[in-house]
Amino acid sequence: MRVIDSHTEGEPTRVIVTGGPDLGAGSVADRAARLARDHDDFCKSVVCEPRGLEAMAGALLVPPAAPDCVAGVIYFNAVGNLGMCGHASIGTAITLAHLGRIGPGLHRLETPVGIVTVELHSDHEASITNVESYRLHKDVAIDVDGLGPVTGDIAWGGNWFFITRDLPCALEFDNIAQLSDATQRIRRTLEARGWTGVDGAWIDHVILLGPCDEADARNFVLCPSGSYDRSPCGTGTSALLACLAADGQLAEGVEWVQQSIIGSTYRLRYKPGTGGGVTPTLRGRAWVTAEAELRFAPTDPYATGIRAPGARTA
Ligand code: PYC
Repeated sequence: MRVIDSHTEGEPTRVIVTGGPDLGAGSVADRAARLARDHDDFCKSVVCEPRGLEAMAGALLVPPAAPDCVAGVIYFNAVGNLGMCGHASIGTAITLAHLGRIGPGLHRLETPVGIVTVELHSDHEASITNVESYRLHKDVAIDVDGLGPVTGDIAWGGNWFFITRDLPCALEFDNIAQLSDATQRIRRTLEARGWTGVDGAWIDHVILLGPCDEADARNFVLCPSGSYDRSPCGTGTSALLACLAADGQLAEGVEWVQQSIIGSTYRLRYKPGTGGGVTPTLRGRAWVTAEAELRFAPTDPYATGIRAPGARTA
């Protein structure tokens, strides 16, 4: 299996160029559903230790069904499929440029949740125009064991997010253990209280949003695997823009600079969507870090990844 690794503002992506499973015909959404149903071992083997790491997103390149798209991409992580992934889309764009498949300018990618537009600015910088993002619930109040009352919004930016400004401690790198613990408690409470996205979808990402001297805001983002996003989270910041727009706190076309917990940034703007939400564009940087052939020996007991006992699969 041939892979190309990159990081987008610190968050890793592994693009599977060849050697992925045969997913048959149909839209990228149809094939993503088959990947999730029939190929869990493949996904875990690529992104879980010992070949990957919990924070890594996989991006499986597949032929697009939409004729005007340069590629189809199915995103997944250590837990299951991701509908969309901002950092992995930028990583995929930089990887496609590295492979000589795209040059500077506009390109379209078919993802399981719709078509996203990529603008390649240079070998290391791209903008992604995401799918329409929207807020589902405002000011959801929950009482979190060990934290007390927490209020936040439930919003969608390609994945489901709970976004709160109620912070358990300062959003600082040294506090990552405490921030991880707090966001996992929040996620468990949302689940226990029956809060979901549309159609009962698991709210698998939690964002803590705080002030920042160098940007409009700083965040800590809990991802489905329990790891945290090193980047400012493209789908999460898209969901945030939908909330800011709905509250009249950010106007169309005005730039929002989002800083991550490691200090990296995305620059975002939105246009009004057609369904009442917003269509965000996020700009960030990525670098190819490795080109490799993954090997799976029949005698390797961890060929399909190291699994925590009882670990959740989406
Ligand atoms: O950038 O959308 C994103 C993302 C989702 C999970 C990790 N990164």
